[in-house]
Amino acid sequence: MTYETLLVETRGAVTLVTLNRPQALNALNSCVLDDLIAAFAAFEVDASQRCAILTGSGDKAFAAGADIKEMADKPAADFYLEDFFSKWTSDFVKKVRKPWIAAVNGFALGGGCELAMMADFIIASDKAKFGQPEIKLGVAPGMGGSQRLTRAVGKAKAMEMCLTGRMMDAEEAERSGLVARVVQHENLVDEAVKTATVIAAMPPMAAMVNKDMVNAAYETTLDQGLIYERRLFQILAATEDKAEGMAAFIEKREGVWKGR
Ligand code: CO8
Repeated sequence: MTYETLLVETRGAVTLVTLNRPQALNALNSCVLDDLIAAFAAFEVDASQRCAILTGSGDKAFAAGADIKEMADKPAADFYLEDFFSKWTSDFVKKVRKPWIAAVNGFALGGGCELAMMADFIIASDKAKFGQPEIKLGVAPGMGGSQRLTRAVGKAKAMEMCLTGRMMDAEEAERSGLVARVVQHENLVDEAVKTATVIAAMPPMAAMVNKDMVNAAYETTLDQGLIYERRLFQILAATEDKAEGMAAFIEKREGVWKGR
């Protein structure tokens, strides 16, 4: 399958998706959104693929935001009537149940930062820069930035970044809990593939459940989250992979997973 705005390749059980509008610093227009929804839907149903990576083409940007040129002349009522940006949540984030990583190779600004934060975690190049500069355009984050950034780095930094539009470099982003790890720019994709390959080798249903549990921590109270965790844990206890994983440990061999 080919896409107008993405490159998609596989590395074993890892799907590597690259935003491919380098001339516009990979700005996110409607076509990118539709392509991402389709590419991740294909990843989701392909049993041979266990983990995905999203990165940006070119040396400069992961994504420099929602496409300003697409939004500039859009009547205000259309934003509301089309429920603009809602598909990012309903058709993209919520439908990707397998793990995926954002490998941020440069600017992740506005919608680009918001897209990176939709990933299960971020690995950043030492050249990455994160920001929510929408205020400078007279608007505000519209794809989750005010919510996910605040949960990731806390109110003080999120508020400062949204109100001033300043960028955070990779080192500060790691220190603040926005990114899991910073790697040398040249090694970004290799390092992300290595990490994704580790995840891809895990029992796949357990990987989905672990993702689901951690995400639940953002959405619920501690008490409800603890019950949710316990119930999912109890469901995993009934899987063939649980029996195999524990037998493999006792027999000192690698597990062979069925994904159920
Ligand atoms: N949208 C469209 N095109 C873009 C974008 C973008 N977000 N960012 C860069 N480009 C284009 C430039 O227009 C330029 O194209 P051209 O060569 O045709 O003029 C090309 O990419 C290269 O960009 P620059 O020449 O600007 O490159 P620099 O290295 O000088 O600067 C920057 C790099 C700092 C990243 C700069 O491009 C920049 O500031 N970009 C915009 C960043 C930004 O403001 N992002 C937020 C966008 S808004 C958003 O994401 C959510 C809005 C939600 C509100 C909705 C309610 C209305």
